[in-house]
Amino acid sequence: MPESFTHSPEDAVDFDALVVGAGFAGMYMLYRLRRLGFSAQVIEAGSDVGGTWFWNRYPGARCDVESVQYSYQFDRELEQEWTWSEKYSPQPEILAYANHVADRYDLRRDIRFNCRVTAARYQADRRLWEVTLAGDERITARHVVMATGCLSLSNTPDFAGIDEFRGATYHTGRWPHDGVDFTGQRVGVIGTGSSAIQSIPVIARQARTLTVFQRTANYTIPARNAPLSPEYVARIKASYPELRARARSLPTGYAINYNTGSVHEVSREEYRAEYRQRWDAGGVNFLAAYGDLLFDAEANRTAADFVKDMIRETVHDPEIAELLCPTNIIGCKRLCVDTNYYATYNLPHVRLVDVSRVPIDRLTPDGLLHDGTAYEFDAIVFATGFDAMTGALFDIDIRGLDGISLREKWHGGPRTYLGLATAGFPNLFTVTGPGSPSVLTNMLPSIEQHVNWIADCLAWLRDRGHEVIDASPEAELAWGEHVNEVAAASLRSTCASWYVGANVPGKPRVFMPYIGGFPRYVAKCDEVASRDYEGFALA
Ligand code: NA7
Repeated sequence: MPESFTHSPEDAVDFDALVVGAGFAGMYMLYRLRRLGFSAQVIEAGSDVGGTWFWNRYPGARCDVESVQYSYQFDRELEQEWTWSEKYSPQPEILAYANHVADRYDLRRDIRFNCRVTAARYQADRRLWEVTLAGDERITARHVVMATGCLSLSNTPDFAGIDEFRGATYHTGRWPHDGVDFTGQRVGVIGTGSSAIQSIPVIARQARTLTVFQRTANYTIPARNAPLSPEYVARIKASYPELRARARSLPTGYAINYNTGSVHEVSREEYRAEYRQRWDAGGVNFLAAYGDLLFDAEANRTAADFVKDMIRETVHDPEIAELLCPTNIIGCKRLCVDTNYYATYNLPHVRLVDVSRVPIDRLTPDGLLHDGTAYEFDAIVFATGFDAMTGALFDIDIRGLDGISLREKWHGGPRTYLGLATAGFPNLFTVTGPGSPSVLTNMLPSIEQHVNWIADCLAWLRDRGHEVIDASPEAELAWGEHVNEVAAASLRSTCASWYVGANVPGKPRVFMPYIGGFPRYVAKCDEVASRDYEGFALA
């Protein structure tokens, strides 16, 4: 067993590393730490593994990245033994995969479930983190890894009268484990983001009436989901290394049919045919049709107009169709992937209410009030999203050197070095933190890249007898400037999305993920490591 970080009794820590969260990031982090001989514990608020896929059990929940790529690649045997059944896995299957991984590597014995971290304080004199759990138990660790997820703290708007409503309320990101039967019910759904777009067609099949309250219309592309044939699965399994390598070479870390050419180089007939072909094939591949769609507003309009034509073709009522046509840049908010979303508005018991100009007034005992109209419901679904990227971190009172809190340090927006660390918070790492490609990429490869980088870093520190690593303010500043510079070049930073924190009142408007692409980002991380962790101070 390799030596741990703990050398003398006064230095004693409970664990070399404490990991917060047992989603895909926390599970793989534990796996790597164990194999390096570090003592580690994972703290998880839920009752089992899975993170995002543990909590988001709303009807119709599925991944919008193709299943064969939304999986770990660190173990070739795992890759071969697991078989996905559909093009886009439904939530239960992804959760089953997470459980399979936990069983296969016997991870649960080092995970404490139903246990929430409330605070983490760095003690400079002892060079350790003291982590407080709900109930005030304290644990010490040399390093803390925040594997808390990018979309894990749900956001429920502070509607007046929210406690007066007598029916049932649900948030898509905190769905009851036993499911919900809406049969015969009058249901209201607030929000039209990805969670709403996936759940609305399924809820509509059960509900007596379904009323959707839309503040911003969203673009969504048909999934064309289907069972995977054994031949296809066999082909993928036989060529996994090539598929993964191709994915890593693309900005999204996701192997899609990526065309770097400009839409302006081709005729209208040609690009419309390309969009049609991608629309028929389904999925986020649509946005990879031309290289300038996210950089040039005119180019973007060609794709946006095509989708609007599809909406008008699908939705029978022209007024509803117009309401469903987004007015912003396609891909500015995250592109959604659906099954029968637009067609659902052709059903006689489904209606759409525009709340863009006049917000929802309040909830009432019987439903809600909007623009002078009272709506009566048996159940209301909040599909209102998350306090993305920083919410789960701020939910813990994290204090670094001199007792400075992360909330204070990031009051004007997150400041990180590579999205992995933040100056003044030594030995604290964030997996897929703000300032890293994270949510703009396929999360699984991004998680693995971060976990590998952190694990390699800890092993390197141990081998050289270093106990403390802290990002330097200069390196952090330079990285932040680069993150902002590349964000400014993209249309993605121009609209009120959760990427910029616009969905949470009072949150600073900063484009949080790194948009420079997966390969460029990985090269930078590798370069930093190869130069003995350039930009970090070591002690
Ligand atoms: P999103 O994408 O943040 O969507 C939340 C939706 O809720 C969005 O349509 C919001 O409108 C709407 N919303 C939020 N607050 C209100 C109020 N007060 N009134 C009316 N409507 C409101 O979250 P999702 O869970 O759908 O998806 C998150 C990610 O998970 C997704 O991008 C995929 O990566 C998977 P807005 O657009 O802010 O006007």
